[in-house]
Amino acid sequence: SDPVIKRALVSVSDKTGIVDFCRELSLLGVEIFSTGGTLKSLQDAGVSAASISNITGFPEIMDGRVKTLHPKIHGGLLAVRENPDHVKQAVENGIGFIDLVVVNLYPFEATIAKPDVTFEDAIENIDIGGPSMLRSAAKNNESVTVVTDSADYALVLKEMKENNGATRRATRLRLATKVFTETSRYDGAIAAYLTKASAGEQSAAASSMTVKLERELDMRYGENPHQSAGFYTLTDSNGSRSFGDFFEKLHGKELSYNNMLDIAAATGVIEEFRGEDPSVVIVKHTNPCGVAQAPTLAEAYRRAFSTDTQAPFGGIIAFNRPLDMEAAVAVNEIFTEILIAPAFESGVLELLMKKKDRRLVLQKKALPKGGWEFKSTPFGMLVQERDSKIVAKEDLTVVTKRQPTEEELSDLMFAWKICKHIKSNTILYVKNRQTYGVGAGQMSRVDSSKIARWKASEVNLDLKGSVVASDAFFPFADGLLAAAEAGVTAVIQPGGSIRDNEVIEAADANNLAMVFTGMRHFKH
Ligand code: 93A
Repeated sequence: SDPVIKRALVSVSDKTGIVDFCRELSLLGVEIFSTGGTLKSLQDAGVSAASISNITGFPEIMDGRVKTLHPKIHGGLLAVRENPDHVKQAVENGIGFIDLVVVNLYPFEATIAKPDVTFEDAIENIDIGGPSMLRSAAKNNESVTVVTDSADYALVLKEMKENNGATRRATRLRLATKVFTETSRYDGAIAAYLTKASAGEQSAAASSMTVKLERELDMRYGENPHQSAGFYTLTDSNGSRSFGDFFEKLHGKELSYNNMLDIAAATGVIEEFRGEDPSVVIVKHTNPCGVAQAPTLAEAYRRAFSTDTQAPFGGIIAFNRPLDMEAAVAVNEIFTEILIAPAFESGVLELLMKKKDRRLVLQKKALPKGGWEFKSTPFGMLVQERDSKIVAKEDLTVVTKRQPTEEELSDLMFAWKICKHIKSNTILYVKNRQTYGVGAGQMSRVDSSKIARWKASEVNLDLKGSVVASDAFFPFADGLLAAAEAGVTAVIQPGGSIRDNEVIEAADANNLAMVFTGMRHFKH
């Protein structure tokens, strides 16, 4: 027969009609348990109700993320009352049956509809406990009544009055069906939002945005001594970011304005190699002047250094794993401004701290992918999505007759990840996971290309068997032919020039393998 409703769980975000409904339930002898906000609404209106903590024996924790997720709740909802084992286990574990669930969910859809919603806000409005209770109750509709739509409150009361305090089987089944329709719609909205967010398509066209800046660090001066400067914590529609969230200066002189830019540049590159083999990047004036990967950090450093044996003086070095003693000793041979690492192995700090001025910076966690990037002009502020995308190996299109070999492909990807972080125009030569020549920031791609080759020759690096990356397409075949002449065997570039065919023909004529990324990485 239909179970009489004796105990109810009430937890609603939308409190419409809840007080009247619960008052009636209470008059019908139903014992009501509620979560924080709901309980307060009921008690303020003089409706008798108890805290859900009386059942769980647990407070609401983690900002309410865990309030009802508890076996005393879900056992009470899911127990099959006709099953003697279930009943026995309920008794043994002090679990009381729950006959009615009244829940509506955190307003996820209303939250993301707000024009200035932050990602964190959206995430916080994903209800976990609510759908869990709804689903448990709906699964056990044989015994449990579940209400998620305030329009059904009256119906439930009416049936209870007509049916000795119980609802009818057919009604419970219909209400359960409503639950799964509702929770699948709710999950659908979350999935759609996250898909959009992970594609980087945050409300990109936000018509207005509130940005808050709060002084975090004082700076002696700006780019030059005659410019005053400071570092500010930024709060925008993606939440708040500060230097201290991600870094800690363990030693050395005060950080300067240029240091901050170089730290951003160096960590930008090194994060491309998170979780990969030991990797080192040396940055100078925001451009990488040497990057390498090797079986040890020390070897990676020596190889990165060999790309350019002058520029690293006064440079910034970042490591993708804890800085060990061997690498520290190698690095210690020259003067550098800053060393950035996710940790410093024992003894390393003591060694490195002997240089009083050199800054040692601990990177505490990964930098956020995505989010906004701001640049100011004298006449206003530019806002763009951060260039956080990069193609994966699988997404490359081979456009030449010859396919790249495994080694070439590995070098092409290595080059592409670095190329993205170099000032345009960029031409970058790579061999065996080491930069061989960096051509950065020239007004003409041909000049960047010349510089990259000349830099390689300066340090006697042979470009024969190397690969080349270009941050934007080759407008003509000449750039590619010059690279072929230097000994390159494979090329990575976005493609998309009206003369792509000529460029591909030139590559084929020289037996090069060339891949298109379909995504360019200008960096101004
Ligand atoms: O953060 S939750 O996912 N964790 C829970 O354990 C939980 N239990 C209920 N959200 C949870 N709820 C939701 O709280 C309900 O679905 C309802 O929307 C809301 C009611 O909270 P309050 O009674 O404090 O206003």
